[in-house]
Amino acid sequence: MMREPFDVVVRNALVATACDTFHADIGIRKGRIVQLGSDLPAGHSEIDAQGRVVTPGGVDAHCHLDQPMQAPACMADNFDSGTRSAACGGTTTVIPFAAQQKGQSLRAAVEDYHQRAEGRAHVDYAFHLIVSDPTPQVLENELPELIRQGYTSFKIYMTYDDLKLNDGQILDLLEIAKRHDAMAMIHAENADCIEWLTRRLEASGRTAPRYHAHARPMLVEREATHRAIALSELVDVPILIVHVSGRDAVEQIRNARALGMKIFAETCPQYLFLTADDLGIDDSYLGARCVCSPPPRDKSNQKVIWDGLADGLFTVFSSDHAPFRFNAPEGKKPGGGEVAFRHIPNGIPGLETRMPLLYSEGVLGGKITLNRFVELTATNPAKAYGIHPRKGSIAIGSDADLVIWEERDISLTNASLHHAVDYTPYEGMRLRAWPRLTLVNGEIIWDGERFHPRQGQGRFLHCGRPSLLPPPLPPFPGS
Ligand code: DUC
Ligand code: ZN
Ligand code: ZN
Repeated sequence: MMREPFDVVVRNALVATACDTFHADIGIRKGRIVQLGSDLPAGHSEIDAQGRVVTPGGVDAHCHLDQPMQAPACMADNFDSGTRSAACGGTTTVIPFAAQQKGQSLRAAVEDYHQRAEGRAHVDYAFHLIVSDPTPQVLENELPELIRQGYTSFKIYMTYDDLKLNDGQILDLLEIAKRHDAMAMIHAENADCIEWLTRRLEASGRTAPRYHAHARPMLVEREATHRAIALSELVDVPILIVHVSGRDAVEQIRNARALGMKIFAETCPQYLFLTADDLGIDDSYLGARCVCSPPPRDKSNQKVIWDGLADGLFTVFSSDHAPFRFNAPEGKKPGGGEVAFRHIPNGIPGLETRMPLLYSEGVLGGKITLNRFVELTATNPAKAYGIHPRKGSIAIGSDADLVIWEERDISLTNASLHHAVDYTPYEGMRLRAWPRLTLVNGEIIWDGERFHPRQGQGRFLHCGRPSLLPPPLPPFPGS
């Protein structure tokens, strides 16, 4: 039987998946991978990978795009600029957050967020939920129904006045996660400790950006991580601790794992490449650019995070992209001027640099294997949030979302990036690799020099059952 020619063939690829590395041609039809093999017949279009490494497109499972904020704060990136920037750095799927505001229905938050995404995204996307107001209506009706409809993960905050939940509320939500098969993501920092420390710092006039890190020392993260683990144990449901920053939280997670608990963890580039010094060694306001929570720690903690990436402690590597312009009244200078650290919007940009940073320093720097890189940046996040094997793999039937990597010396500048933020925390850093080509659904979106827009073609993905949950129980005999 004569088969239709391929739409695209990527030839001479060194394909890397989470478990194997092999030479192959990749045959693509209708946006999906349909064949892997050698000497595939010609396609309508041919791409020569020239023996370069080809990985699955990245899945950034923790990024904030166009998330409604309390005025004057406003995120710089929407689904247009955010997904453009993602694609140019090798990320082909994003999972940002539909955030419920207190007093708002969760359903309304999701509908509003769909409107923000609709017609704008260049790559595919799914949504996590943020539950900030777990009313009986949310717990009993809205959340279970949304989980059934493909929103199978939600974030719980233990800090931030407008988002934080108390332990009882967290237990209620964990019970819903257990009963309805959802993945709970936890932001673990002790809100009362932060407030107490912040007031003391303010009372002594220490309000420069660098004091943000003093208000959020590691013990604040350690205590909340420990408590989150205890709450998970009480309900007997897996949780994933997001943006783990250093030794104290890592130790809590390692202890829990050693006891057999299903405690999973995510970390981010800022905990590998920044330290608290980037928030300032004096009272300069420039440090506001690196104000994020938890804050970056020190060099010895960077090593602890690298070890956790190498030895399997971390399941997911995300950007926590939270885009605020530095020189802007809606960004790091609320109202237009320099403010005390408590008022600086938290977050740094990182969607575009996440994959190249980890590839350069992790893979080429010899700290993690190529297969572990794929696992952390694509396969595991896709599995953890129920979009695998469509996303996160190079396999027959998977979406043809691919990255061809080029090793070259790069000095990173914000001018070379594609987000709408006016700085990168990694300005001037030397990188050893960047995507030479990014394909989304078999179409070139980034060719190493130019972005090829596909605005509005990014599709919403309904998420399935998160893979980190225990397998469902078999049906009761006779039922
Ligand atoms: N911390 C968060 O929890 N979210 C966005 C950015 C940040 O720094
Ligand atoms: Zn967070
Ligand atoms: Zn975040």
